Amino acid sequence: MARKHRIAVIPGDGIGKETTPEGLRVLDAAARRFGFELELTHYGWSCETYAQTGKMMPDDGLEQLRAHDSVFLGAVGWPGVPDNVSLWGLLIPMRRDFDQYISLRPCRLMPGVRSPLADRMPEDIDFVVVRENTEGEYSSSGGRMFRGTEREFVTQESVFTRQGCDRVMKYAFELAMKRPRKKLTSATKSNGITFTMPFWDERFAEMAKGYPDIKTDQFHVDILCAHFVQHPDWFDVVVASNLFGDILSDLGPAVAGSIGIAPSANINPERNHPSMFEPVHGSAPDIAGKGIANPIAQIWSGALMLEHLGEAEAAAAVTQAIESLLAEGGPRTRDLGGNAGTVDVGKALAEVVAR
Ligand code: GGG
Repeated sequence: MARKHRIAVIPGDGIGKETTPEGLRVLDAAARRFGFELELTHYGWSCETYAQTGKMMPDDGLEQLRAHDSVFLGAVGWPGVPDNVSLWGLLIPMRRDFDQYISLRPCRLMPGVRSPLADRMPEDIDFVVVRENTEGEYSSSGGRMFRGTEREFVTQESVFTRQGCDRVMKYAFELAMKRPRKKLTSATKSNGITFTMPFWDERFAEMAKGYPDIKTDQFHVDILCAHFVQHPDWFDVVVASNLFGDILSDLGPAVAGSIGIAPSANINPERNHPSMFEPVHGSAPDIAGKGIANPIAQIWSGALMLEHLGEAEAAAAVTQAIESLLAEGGPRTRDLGGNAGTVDVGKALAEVVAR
């Protein structure tokens, strides 16, 4: 009997509705070639759902998703719906309830892709941002008082737990152990932030004692951003808090060519709950509906999902197809200097995977 994986598909908003079908086209080609089955259940949850019902997903939405092995998500966000509603109504409940405490965001300068800083850019950009994904600056702790008056004030607390820091750092150290350069960088800001970040640094130093073979360094996040632009080849694995990791994992791919190719995996390493795979980019309302969005970030996220599901050969075939399409001058979308459409790129990649 063919291996079967149950996948919840949530295209979401904007270009997510265009990139997700291309992701599925390529995943289908991989499933046929490598002899497994993907049982897909489609959920139309989005900002449109919110406009109709006042909720991004039904009350039992997480329970419905729990029946699946993985979630394949496009993007969330649409003008008219506050961004915090779309994020906290769908994406963040999944990350938290399913304890997807690792957000893995690889960043590579792909063959055939020109960095916007190409004249000054080293060729060997290949690092992974490991973002803490369930706590930190993304907290619901805070408040707002005296709205609209002279006395108005707002607070937002960051929450860093010892367990939360240790488990993301452990994952990052273990990942660095598996990579040839064996290097781990920590993103901090302990000069300006006086409680949480010094604690983050302490936990990092403590964890490092267990990994004497790993070269470690740490940078304040502001200069780290500058180094990402000027010396992206310095980095191997970068561990960061929720907010810093979100920012760094947009900056890295932008330097390496385009955020349109950047994938991400929201992982529950213990596999007690479904993991979720989504492109780093958002719903891009400015180009939505035009058929010009780059589907590679979605398709590469699909490859990360296959790897997580134990389909390593199929995952490698998808990433190799992306590499060869880019290296050999196959169809490419505008963000990469071409004029191909979303569907053209999806079809071309599905064809290569099917071979
Ligand atoms: N593809 C995921 C998506 O829609 N991202 C929008 C976004 O703003 N995400 C912020 C986050 O990942 O925390």
